[in-house]
Amino acid sequence: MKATTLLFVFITIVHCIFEDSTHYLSNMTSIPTKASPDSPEQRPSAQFLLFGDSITQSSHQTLIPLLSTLYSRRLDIVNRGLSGYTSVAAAPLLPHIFPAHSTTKTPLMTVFFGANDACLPGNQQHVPVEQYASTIRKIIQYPLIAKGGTHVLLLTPPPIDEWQLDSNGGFGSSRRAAVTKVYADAARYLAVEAAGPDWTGPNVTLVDVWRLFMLEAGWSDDNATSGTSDEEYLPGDARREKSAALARLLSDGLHFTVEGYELLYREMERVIRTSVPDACPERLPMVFPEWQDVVGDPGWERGNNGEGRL
Ligand SMILES: *[C@@H]1O[C@H](CO)[C@@H](O)[C@H](O)[C@H]1NC(C)=O
Ligand SMILES: *[C@@H]1O[C@H](CO)[C@@H](O)[C@H](O)[C@H]1NC(C)=O
Ligand SMILES: CC(=O)N[C@H]1CO[C@H](CO)[C@@H](O)[C@@H]1O
Repeated sequence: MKATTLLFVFITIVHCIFEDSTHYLSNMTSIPTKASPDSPEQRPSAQFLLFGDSITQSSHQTLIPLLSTLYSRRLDIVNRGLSGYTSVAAAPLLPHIFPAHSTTKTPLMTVFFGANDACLPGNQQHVPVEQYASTIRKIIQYPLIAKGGTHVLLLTPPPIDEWQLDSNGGFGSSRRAAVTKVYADAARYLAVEAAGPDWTGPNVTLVDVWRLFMLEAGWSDDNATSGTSDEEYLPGDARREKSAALARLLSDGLHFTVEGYELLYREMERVIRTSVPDACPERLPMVFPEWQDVVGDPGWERGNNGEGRL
């Protein structure tokens, strides 16, 4: 009897807390506005999802403030970078990461793996290039991505700098410039496939980070076969002279300096503006109305039912 009473009291308390918070939240979010309550302005949670490895994870002081400024009050920049992860390790987490379209719109998403997959065989992180490509394809074709109309920015893995890596005990000689290039090529082919007529999945645009950095290092598209013969080595290959550009862009031969992130940001913005115009900040609705439309408006400040919202 006593136990039953206690249980009843407990359930009642939980119920009250739940009810209260539900009302509190609904009062907070059902703000009267000149726009309809179902309009995009009423959905403050639209996001730009960054899905990748440590290069994504460690971008909070560099790439993320730049993107947050660009998309201020339009998209929340959500960092789902997982340090050390390969495409294969990260893929099973996508259902836990990608939000349901009914609650959160995701107009843009990056997929940025390969830097770890490209570790040489024998390393814990090594993923064969065919498996890297098929896993990236699987990630992009995760059904909710296309269903919600998300546009995927597929980033090629950046080049590595063997000069820096080999002098860094932590990474040692786990990666080679010519090998990482093959993974970048695979991502590029995947973007071509995604642009083709047989593709079923979301819209995909390539952000060719490898090419972007290598152009800075003096490589050109005419050198596209570099690294395949012993005579011509890629910038970053320890068999040729040190690349001053890669030393500027990479902090340890693998991760980015501030300058590297800034270069990536400018390229991402350029690609979005030229290839994904619908996701340009100016085209996206602002979250909540401009202050001129609400401050001093008695209807707004009282709330829908004239009781006040807080
Ligand atoms: C891809 O982009 C086109 C043109 O903007 C659009 O009509 C189409 O719905 C998009 N497809 C998906 C799956 O989002
Ligand atoms: C690219 O190729 C040109 C012509 O073969 C060569 O002079 C140049 O050094 C190469 N650049 C790089 C970065 O390999
Ligand atoms: C507009 C709205 O949802 N108002 C609710 C605010 O919360 C109280 C209880 O806390 C409800 O009674 C109102 O209906």
